[in-house]
Amino acid sequence: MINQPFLENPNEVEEIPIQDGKIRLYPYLFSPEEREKFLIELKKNVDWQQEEIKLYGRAIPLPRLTAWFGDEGKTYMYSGITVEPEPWTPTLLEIKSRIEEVSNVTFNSVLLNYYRNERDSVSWHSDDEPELGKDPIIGSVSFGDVRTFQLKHKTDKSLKISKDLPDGSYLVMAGSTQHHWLHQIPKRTRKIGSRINLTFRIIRGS
Ligand SMILES: O=C(O)CCC(=O)C(=O)O
Ligand SMILES: [Mn+2]
Repeated sequence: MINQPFLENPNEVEEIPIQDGKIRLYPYLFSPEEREKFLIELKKNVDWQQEEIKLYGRAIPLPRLTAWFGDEGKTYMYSGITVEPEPWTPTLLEIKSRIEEVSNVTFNSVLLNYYRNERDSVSWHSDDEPELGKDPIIGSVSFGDVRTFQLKHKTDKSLKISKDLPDGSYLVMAGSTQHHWLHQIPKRTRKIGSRINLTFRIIRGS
């Protein structure tokens, strides 16, 4: 592969103009070597779970695989699922320390999503669980195939944003973004390969 150092600057940052929130994208934070290494490593060594949600008494499998890691005791609840964190691995700590340097924060947990193909997805939601506190900072790292990240404003229906998240990118959502906006990764019909996303979070309390 031809190295293209001038086209992919790890320090490049794009402020995504958004009303009632704050979003920033570092499209090339991780080098091509790191991207490949982390994707293989995470696919292979994470104990991926097929979680289910209960809907009208029926168990519906989530359209993606998940895993939860973090400091001991940082229990997480979402969609009625309660998860105890697995202890940090060297790979996750490496990724975590890189983004902490960039954002000048300390995360204490991470939710991993494994989208196996174009049929996997996450539907409209906000990362607004009570244990994240008010105006949480969410650090989102992506490896693998590009997927489209969509946002829509909760009250002003005219406000919509769509952003492709490249392999090795780092997206930060902060300020009042979770209060005012929903986000999703929609299903697609066109063939798409696998992607792993890591959303680093700060769980408040004990
Ligand atoms: O895969 C993504 O980029 C988003 C994942 C997400 O929104 C979440 O885990 O809360
Ligand atoms: Mn989310």
